[in-house]
Amino acid sequence: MNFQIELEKKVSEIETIIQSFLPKEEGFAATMAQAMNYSMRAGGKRLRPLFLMETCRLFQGEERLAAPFAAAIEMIHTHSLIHDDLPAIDNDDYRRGRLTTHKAFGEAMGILGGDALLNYAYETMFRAFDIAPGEEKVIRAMRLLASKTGIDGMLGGQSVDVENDGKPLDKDMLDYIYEHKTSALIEAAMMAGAVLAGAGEEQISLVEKAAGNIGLAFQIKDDILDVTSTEEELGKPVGSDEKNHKITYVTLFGTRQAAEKVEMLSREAIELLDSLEQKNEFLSLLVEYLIRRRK
Ligand code: GRG
Repeated sequence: MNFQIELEKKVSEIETIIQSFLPKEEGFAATMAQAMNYSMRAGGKRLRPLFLMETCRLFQGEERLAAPFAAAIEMIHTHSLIHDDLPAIDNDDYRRGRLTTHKAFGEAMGILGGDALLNYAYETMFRAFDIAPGEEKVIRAMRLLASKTGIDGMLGGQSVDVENDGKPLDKDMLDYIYEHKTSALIEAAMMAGAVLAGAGEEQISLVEKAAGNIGLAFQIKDDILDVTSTEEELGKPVGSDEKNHKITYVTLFGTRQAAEKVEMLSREAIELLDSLEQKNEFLSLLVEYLIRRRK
């Protein structure tokens, strides 16, 4: 398999899915729809929808049921980026290679557009019932996304992160922040893919463990890129952790040890996936690719 060609093909499929679920820019609230779509259409790696679709494929699930969830998880993720960039949080001007939403549309529309995108994610997930009315798997996947996004997941992690900004952190608290702020959404993506495909409980638990590792590795790699990459490559400012006096895996352990941790967590995730009876070569190659990603 030529991974790079396969990746481009799959990302392009995701773009088509996302496009088909975006709100129409019309009526009195057209500006809000534009603010929502502005960042959704700005690209990004589309990793969470990829993980969702590929885990669904791993268990031979129905892709048309997974499609609204793939779009929805990217909406949740994009909402978190829009709000994270706001003046009250990181106050960043660039994201995904263009001005942040609040810079392009004003702060109020950045807040409202981010809120609306989070809400729209649930409106989009509900559309899976148009295909499969009352389907248990859809209910369970929605429940999963809701809990992994809220106080026990992404938002919980972000709140601890914000509360401790600039303060000394130990590894336990840093792990809590990373496992919630970053890993939880990747767990939600992969677990929802497994649930929608009808995977068994043991398989879902294994997927959660692998996704937890992938998420943690992804966040540590993000810390490394913040000190080793460039703004052009990343499409967002570099050196922001230092600017915000943030404790990261790099500040605690140094770049080399952080990179070893990324490698170790990713290898463990691949081993877990390899232990399944079902196979998806692309999924393992994707985890491998993220170890060495440059953006
Ligand atoms: C709701 C304000 C708020 C925050 C929730 C996810 C999050 C917490 C904040 C976003 C900022 C951030 C640094 C999150 C950590 C996860 C991470 C590295 C996100 C960037 O994801 P990529 O690299 O982005 O997949 P693209 O643009 O490629 O989709």
